[in-house]
Amino acid sequence: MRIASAEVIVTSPGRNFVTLRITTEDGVTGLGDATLNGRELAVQAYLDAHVIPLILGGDASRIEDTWQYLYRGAYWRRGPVTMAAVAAVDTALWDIKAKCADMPLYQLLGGASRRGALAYGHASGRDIPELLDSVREHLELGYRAIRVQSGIPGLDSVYGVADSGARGEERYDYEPARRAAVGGRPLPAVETWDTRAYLRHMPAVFEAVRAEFGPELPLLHDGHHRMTPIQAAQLGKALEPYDLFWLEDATPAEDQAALRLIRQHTTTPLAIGEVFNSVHDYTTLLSERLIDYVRSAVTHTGGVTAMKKLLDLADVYGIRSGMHGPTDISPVGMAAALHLDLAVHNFGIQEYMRHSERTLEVFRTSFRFEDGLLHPSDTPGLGVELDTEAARRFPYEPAYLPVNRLTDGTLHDW
Ligand code: GCO
Ligand code: MG
Repeated sequence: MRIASAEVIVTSPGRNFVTLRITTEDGVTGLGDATLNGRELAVQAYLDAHVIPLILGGDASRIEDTWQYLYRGAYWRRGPVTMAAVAAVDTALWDIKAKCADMPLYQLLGGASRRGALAYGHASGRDIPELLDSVREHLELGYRAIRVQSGIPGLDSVYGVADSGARGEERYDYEPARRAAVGGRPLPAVETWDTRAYLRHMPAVFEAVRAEFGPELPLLHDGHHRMTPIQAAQLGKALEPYDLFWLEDATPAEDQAALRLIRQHTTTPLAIGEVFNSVHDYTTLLSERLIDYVRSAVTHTGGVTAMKKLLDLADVYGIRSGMHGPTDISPVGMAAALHLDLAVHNFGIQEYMRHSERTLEVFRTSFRFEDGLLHPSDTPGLGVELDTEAARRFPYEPAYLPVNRLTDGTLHDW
């Protein structure tokens, strides 16, 4: 089963997506997500110039060997651009293999371990009353686990809080990457950050949410890399009474040793890894049990093959999955995650923000969200197809994630 063609489709139905479509000589197609928010064209160029020429004519059934060829064969290792490209090839080949087997992908990964994957949605508000309304709306949408992000008194704009002007489905499809104002240069928006103000406010936020919604509801929070280890330890301790499902990205993720310090001080469960792109980023975290949940995405970690190995290693240490699933993971990347969620033993939770109607015009999905659980569907393969005509109607638009500066102007993690 030879690879006859491979093309990269960049489309922007509300936000930018990079998709690889591989077609075999028999006309079977497979899709892979290669979206890297704010750096999309770098992945497109890497695929077009350095990956597609290597795989054309290759055997589409040799998934592991192709992965090793693209990873080891490049000599240079890891990195988000490279690994997103490798992920797209790997995912597309799994899609093809599962279609040829006439099975949904999860069957090839070992079959279903559960009825569906518990999903969490993103509630947010500029202040506490707005946040409580947002939690209520998410419960009405069927979510049974909710991430809580809040505005901070004195700060204008904070990561994770939907735009005040957002209406309808845009309230759920929070996308921080900003496109250029008409005619302007697409420079990142600049936000202002004050960690002490944040640390003072967050316990009151969780106090209010627990008082309103009771002790049962799983609540999550994303620190988005903005604390020092000791600040993260303080927050973890302060939030212990509110029984968080997890505190995510408490410190900048690349400093694995920082998690040791946080762990010494708090029993709040910790999740990290959405910016990682390899199992090697996790070895200390897993072997020393410094985290509770692995946050990587299939899209950014080298695909289904690499994600399965990572989760299997985490399972040895009793650490569970919590795969990254904001709307910058395309429906193709989301479907790949859902097949793994259903199959692996050590599933924890799946992030799920819901893609916009425009995105779903381009990507025809078959996964379902029912009673708070996601199911990848029993369609052979991944269960997602891309409508090329629709994709053409939404051309790429440059957009960047914001940057953070402290009140004195120092650049800070966003
Ligand atoms: C999350 C993430 C995202 C990232 C986004 C950047 O937990 O969902 O932190 O919201 O900020 O993926 O592109
Ligand atoms: Mg996050």
